[in-house]
Amino acid sequence: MLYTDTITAIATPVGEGGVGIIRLSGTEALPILRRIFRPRRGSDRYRPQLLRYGQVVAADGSVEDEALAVYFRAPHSYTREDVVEVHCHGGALPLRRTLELALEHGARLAEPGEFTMRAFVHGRIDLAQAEATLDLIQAKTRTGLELALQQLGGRLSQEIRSLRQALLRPLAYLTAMIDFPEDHLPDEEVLQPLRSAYALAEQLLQHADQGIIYRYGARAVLLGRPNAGKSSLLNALLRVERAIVTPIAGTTRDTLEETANLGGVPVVLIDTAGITESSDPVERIGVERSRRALATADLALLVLDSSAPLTEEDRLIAALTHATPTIVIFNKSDLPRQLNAASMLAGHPMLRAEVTTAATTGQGLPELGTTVAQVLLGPVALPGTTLVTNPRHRDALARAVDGVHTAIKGLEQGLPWDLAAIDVTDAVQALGEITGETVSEDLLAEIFSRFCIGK
Ligand SMILES: Nc1nc2c(ncn2[C@@H]2O[C@H](COP(=O)(O)OP(=O)(O)OP(=O)(O)O)[C@@H](O)[C@H]2O)c(=O)[nH]1
Ligand SMILES: [Mg+2]
Repeated sequence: MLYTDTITAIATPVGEGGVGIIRLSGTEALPILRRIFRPRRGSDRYRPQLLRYGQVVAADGSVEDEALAVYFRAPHSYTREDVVEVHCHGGALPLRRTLELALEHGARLAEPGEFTMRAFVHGRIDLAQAEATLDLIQAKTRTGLELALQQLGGRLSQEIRSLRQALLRPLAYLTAMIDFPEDHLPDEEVLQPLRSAYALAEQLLQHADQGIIYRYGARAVLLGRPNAGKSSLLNALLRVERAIVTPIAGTTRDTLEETANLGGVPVVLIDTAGITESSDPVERIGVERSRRALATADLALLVLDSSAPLTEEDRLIAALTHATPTIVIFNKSDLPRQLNAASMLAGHPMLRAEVTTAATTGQGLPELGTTVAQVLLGPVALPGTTLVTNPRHRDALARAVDGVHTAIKGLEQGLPWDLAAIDVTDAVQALGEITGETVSEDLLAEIFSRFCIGK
């Protein structure tokens, strides 16, 4: 598809900064630049990729800003179209004025993600790579960033494409055999490549949840009776005094959320009001919110005060976490130990790990961080394994795995070949959705609508 219109948008975030960038893409990008920008010296011929210094000017000749401008000639640009960037002063007004001038001269305001969509449509990047640009922008940890960079570099795309390729050969064979049904049964020539493609796809799928956790993070809720040290742990993990901590039981009244980087996983930590049988209406609402926070969490962090004996409240709270993967935290380990929770914890069906901490001294906190990450990630993939980090990719991959599996089973049981051909075709189709070879307009629109304007 060839776009006939030229799009423009502010490419930098809202707010004040040293520089703000207006971007244009399309056949009119350069002519529009000539009308809104006057180079300080020399003619208005632009050498590609060379910054020019000058002024942004309105139609009546009035100067709107001092700026730099650069031209990228198609196809050597982000979108593979002619692209122009005007680097203005990074304030709302100069940027808005320059944008308005571009619009007055015939550009159209870009939709969210439209620049990247054009890069995809023009074949500069595939769909998985386009999505990786969004992951890169939104990465919250170093690991998330590295994974996004890998995907942007085409690593996942490469694997998916070779998987798809590996399926095309047996598919061709199956299709050919439909026309010659008197020929022999499908032999290893079909089954073998299907089996090895299946194994590869299965392996990618196996670690997809891990990749998705690296990308999107998880929610962990701190639960425990008043004064156990939940807010102190939250602050210590965040390394900022985010929540109020006092020796008074019932300090935290409302839930509070903050994201921490634990072992490369962005974890939303939810501090809650200590759960207790209270008659105070504010406290009761707080306790109700704590229960609700648990319902939305991937992980419960059950905080026990190890310097005090177990109480009925502790048992009650522990019972609440029975349906959620749980890490028990024995806090206040700097004080003499009084707690014996062994029998209570023995009955916990979802207990994943136990960690000993002292929030006030910092003891045990690095272990707590890595334990949370380990429990969330499960068995870690071998270094060098490609990680799927996108739920859309995981679901498509799961359909592909399913299709190939059904085909193999069917062939092994001697079912008609055309059935297997249909299953393998579905698998090929599903893989193509990841890289964008086979994808509907609606899906594309939905994917790119999640981008910011100007990307
Ligand atoms: N000695 C010691 N004191 C701690 C530790 N962790 C927390 N405390 C103290 O325990 C008291 C209660 O801590 P908070 O973090 O407010 O406890 P909480 O669980 O959030 O309590 P509520 O908000 O009332 O539910 C404070 O005085 C903390 O300084 C610890 O590891 N060792
Ligand atoms: Mg608290």
